[in-house]
Amino acid sequence: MSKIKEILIGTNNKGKYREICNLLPNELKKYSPKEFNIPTPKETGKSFEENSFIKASYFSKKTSLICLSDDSGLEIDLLKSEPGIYSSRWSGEKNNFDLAIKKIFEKMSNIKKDWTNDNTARFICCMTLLWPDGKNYSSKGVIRGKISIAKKGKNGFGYDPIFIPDGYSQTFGEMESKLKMSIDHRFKAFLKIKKFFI
Ligand code: ITT
Repeated sequence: MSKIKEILIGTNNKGKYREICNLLPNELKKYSPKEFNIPTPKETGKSFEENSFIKASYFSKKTSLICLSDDSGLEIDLLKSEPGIYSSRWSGEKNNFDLAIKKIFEKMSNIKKDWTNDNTARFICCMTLLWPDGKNYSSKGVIRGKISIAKKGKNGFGYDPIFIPDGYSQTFGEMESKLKMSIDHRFKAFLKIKKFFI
């Protein structure tokens, strides 16, 4: 099997783009949708898998490049797996995660005033690797953890300041980014498609 030499990383999210770049070999030529001025398509799917496929097909069609897309999000048990596939949409048009995190705390408190022992959650990432001829592979990665009672740490992006992975006491926002990127949902999804690159 010949290894992929160039790829479009199908995301307009800077945090995700940075993490995916770090997972891929240095020598691989990487493009971003921003370089082609392509906005992310409407995510009309009902699952991470469907949305990840929608993004990969759309970006690959627009550029004729092999595309690696990522659809991810945070599922909180107390909120019946919300925000889930709506994780990005909870931050509004301006991608304001202070707002999205506030919404999470409010919703959790409304359901249970003291939710500190009812805070299990997981991050999920579904990646799709898709070739211009339509061939494609999907993989999923999950990391389980807990919602922190307050925002902690300035590293990472999105919901990182409120997620404490199982086995650790720091939030993703407090962790060294190298550590986060070696254990998270994105890393786990990537492991299953790594063979196409390395
Ligand atoms: P693209 O569709 O262009 O990739 P997006 O931000 O809309 O960008 P998603 O639809 O996949 O991406 O939304 C996932 C959201 O879940 C994202 O906006 C993050 O806030 C959050 N998320 C996913 N992975 C995360 C991580 O590792 N750390 C923190 N938040 C994460």
